[in-house]
Amino acid sequence: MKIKYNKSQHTDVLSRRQFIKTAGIGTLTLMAGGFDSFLTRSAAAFNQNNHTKPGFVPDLDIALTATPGEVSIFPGNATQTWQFKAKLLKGDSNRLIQLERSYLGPIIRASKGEKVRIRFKNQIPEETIVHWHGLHVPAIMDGHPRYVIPMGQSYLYEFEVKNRAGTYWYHPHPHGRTGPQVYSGLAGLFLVSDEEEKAAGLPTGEYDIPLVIQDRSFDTDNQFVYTSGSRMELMNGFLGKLILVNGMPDFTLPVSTCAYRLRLLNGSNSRIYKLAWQDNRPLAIIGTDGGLLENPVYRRYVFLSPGERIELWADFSGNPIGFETALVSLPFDAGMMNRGRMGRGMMMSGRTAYNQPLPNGAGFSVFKIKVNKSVKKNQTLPQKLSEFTTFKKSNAVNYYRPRQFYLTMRHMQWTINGRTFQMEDVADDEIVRLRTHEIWEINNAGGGMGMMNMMNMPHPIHLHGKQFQVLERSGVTHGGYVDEGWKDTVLLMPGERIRILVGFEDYPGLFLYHCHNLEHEDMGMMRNYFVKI
Ligand SMILES: [Cu+2]
Repeated sequence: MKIKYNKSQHTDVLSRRQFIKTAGIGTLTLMAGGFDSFLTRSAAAFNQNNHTKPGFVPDLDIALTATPGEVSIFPGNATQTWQFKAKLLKGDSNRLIQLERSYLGPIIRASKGEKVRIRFKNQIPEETIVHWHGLHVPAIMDGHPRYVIPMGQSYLYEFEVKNRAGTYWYHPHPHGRTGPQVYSGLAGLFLVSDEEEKAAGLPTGEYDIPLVIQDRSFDTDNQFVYTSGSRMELMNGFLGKLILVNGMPDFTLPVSTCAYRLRLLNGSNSRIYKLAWQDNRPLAIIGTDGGLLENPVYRRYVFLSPGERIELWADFSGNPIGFETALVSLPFDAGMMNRGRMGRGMMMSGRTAYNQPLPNGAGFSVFKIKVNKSVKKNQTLPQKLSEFTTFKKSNAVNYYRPRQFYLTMRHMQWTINGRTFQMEDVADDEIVRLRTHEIWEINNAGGGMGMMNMMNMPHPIHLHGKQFQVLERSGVTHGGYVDEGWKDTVLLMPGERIRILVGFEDYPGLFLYHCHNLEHEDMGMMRNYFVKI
């Protein structure tokens, strides 16, 4: 059963009153128009007029614009893009770093505890809004699609950075258009640092390298080619023919004979990478979505699904100048749909799935490493990276009855518990209590809701506004997960089930949870959850 949530239950009125007061709008608005019109009007007034909240003194003030642009990726014609461009209004110049020759937005660097103001302006010819992926911010700052703004308008973000040091990112989040907008170039990193990270003794500066992995297809004119829009292609998710790193094809990272911190983001629409070193050295993992692990962990390979981040310690001090290796994606089985085994007759009409030169699960090189400089640094991988207090499973209010989520297909449509996204809808079983902890069980085993088992696919599931803990997984037949730290996006391969522990400790309101395969998300494999006071 699906219900619309009762507006009177929206009990974060206190904080909102505070908000309207400071935004210069009388509380009468709330009384007269009710919650919805209050939100719409106050948000609109707040944003279009670029009202700032008195008392909010930003440490970092940035004007960020989504705008059409172009970048030279190949010889010949420049590639037309949509890009984030930014101007620093307040803060050190090293807080905003533009990657060279890249369509990616500038890297924003902030410290934990800092207050950040971002004056976002939409200059692309359709509605958009920005989501701060992984950051713990209030609902109105989180970039929910209900806050989209048309071309020419602005949205003002003001929030305190509460996250641990780590690799976060930002991208558009309008409903139904996230895939094409990210694909067109709208994405950027948001790096957070803190004192603990500084004390950890990790490589910094030129030895701290962000690597955003994406796949793209181009026409003969060097322009991006997105999906044909066929149902089958959307159900699979878009897969490009070329792998780009930081917006560049055939990427080679020149390195010195020393240790590096490599921050990897899978910024692809739907491609999953099974990352490993070509020379068979183990991956030394120091961080995941929510920042540094307590201690490094080692894996032969790691799955990185869309939205996820992983940080590696990569030490080339034992390698001679001229040494070459690569970070590769190993072949893997991405499930029935990707194998194209499911009803070839069905596939024939679209001619998409097995026309892909690079299917999900194909093996390829992601980027090359070339040692070209000798330095003596003698850094060793710290065995203690950070310290954090984990949530207690026994504190979960639903310890004996975890909340259940089934990832299933219904009528050629990916769903969560058989439902698709409706802008304002929250079902009974999607309402949680503020200041509680819960266990959420997400099930990608097929069946469950009486669905067809054979239609299983991998789904990376992302919760907005939260970093959570992975308690356990079942049905896993590989060793490619790193669940030791904090996560905001978790991959579920077909047949897998996961239990996560989530805390709803401070911010009330409406947040999203969804599949981060952007085509799945745009099709509606996304729902609201409501944190009720
Ligand atoms: Cu999905």
